[in-house]
Amino acid sequence: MRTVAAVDLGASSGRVVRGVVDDGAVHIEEVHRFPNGPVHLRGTLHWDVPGLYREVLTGLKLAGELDSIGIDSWAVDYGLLDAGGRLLGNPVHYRDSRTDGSTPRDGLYEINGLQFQPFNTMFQLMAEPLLPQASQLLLIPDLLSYWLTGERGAEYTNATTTGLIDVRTGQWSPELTRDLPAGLLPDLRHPGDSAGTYNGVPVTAVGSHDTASAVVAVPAETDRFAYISCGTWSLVGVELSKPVLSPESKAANFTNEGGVDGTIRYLRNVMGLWLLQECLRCWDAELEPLLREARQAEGSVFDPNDPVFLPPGDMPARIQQACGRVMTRAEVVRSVLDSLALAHRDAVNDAQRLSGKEVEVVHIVGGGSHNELLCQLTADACGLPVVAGPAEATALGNVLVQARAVGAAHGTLADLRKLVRESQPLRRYLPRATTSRYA
Ligand code: ADP
Ligand code: LRH
Repeated sequence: MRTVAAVDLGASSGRVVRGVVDDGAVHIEEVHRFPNGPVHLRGTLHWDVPGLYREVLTGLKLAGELDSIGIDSWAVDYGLLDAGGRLLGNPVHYRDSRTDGSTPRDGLYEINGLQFQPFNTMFQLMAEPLLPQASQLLLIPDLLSYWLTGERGAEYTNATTTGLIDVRTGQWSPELTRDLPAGLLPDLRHPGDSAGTYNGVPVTAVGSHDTASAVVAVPAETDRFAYISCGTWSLVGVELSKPVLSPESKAANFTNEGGVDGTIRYLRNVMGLWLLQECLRCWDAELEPLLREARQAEGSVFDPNDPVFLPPGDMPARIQQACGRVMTRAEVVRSVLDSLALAHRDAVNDAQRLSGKEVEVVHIVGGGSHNELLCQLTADACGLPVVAGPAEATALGNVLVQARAVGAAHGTLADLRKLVRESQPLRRYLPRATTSRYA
């Protein structure tokens, strides 16, 4: 038996989870949770990264005796270090407007396989005023890991979200990194590798991109599954052994991100529950009563992936504008859920069509798996059974990759997923007869 700590920093909250694993079971317990989100500092959107680090230290203290620590977070964002290893400026949030106006570049997809997102690290670096002073770039989980251990590296799954990795070689692309200062990008490390020690406890590289860890803990029984990692974003796709780099895939804005054990996470970013998070913030309201009201409310359908929804702001107004009518709060919430369900369906169908992989079940993991209405609407829209849970898939995937590295779990992703299936409560939603909305 081994006890490990998973530090999981989502865009809306962070947590430190203690995981206890032996050959037959995984048990997790949340020891510390704290809010996360954008902070406006005189015109620039930041993360409070030093504050997050303080919460991580608090959580690790509460976690007790440990055999290993692993860190994951949202993707693409980074801190820059000067030659003495000091942080240059507080990291900027990917929703900041500095990348407005980024456009897809010819020839990129064929190398990095990444969907165009204006906030991918490579576009942030083009708008980075601190670059000339920087001696090294560390992605957020690697930055926290460095502060804990003094050791630097670039964990591979998260590195693939920078746009600077060649998806065909799995290495930093000489072509795409040509204009960056020499030595800016650290050597790659892979899930399971050692990342140093903290107070004598090994720190282990995990799938440090939160979505990579979430996919590890999808409790699939066969390989014929699609997943929706549903939190601030809905990451919707399938697991593949090779990237899909066709022109059709590029046009459909599907990404080939690196997964644990050499897999490819072939997926599309759907705007996700960010839409609701921002509505609740504007209304200063609680989610659960609104979700109850939304069951009976009449929704309208809009395109949740319209870039107008990316920055923080008056989300209810933007949604009503997109729907072309004035709505009650419950109608706004229902419109978000109906529209996300349809966007989930489109992504599941496109993933199958573009990759040739057929699926028989859709797994919803992450905080959104608690949202019963969204799970049911997604099953209805997809015409497929939905298995919901675990809500803490990311922390579980983080725990399991560490457990395997320290010898408490064994085998392939399928073996790790069996542990999740056998130890976590899951809920099944069957598709109901479709309504005209889903025609
Ligand atoms: P992230 O990792 O991006 O911060 P999470 O996976 O933690 O996101 O999911 C957060 C979202 O999950 C919330 O914004 C909320 O919409 C949803 N959620 C969490 N708990 C519940 C609940 N009990 N009922 C319905 N939705 C929930
Ligand atoms: C989800 C996530 C997603 C990225 C986005 C920036 O938290 O890591 O996979 O595209 O944040």
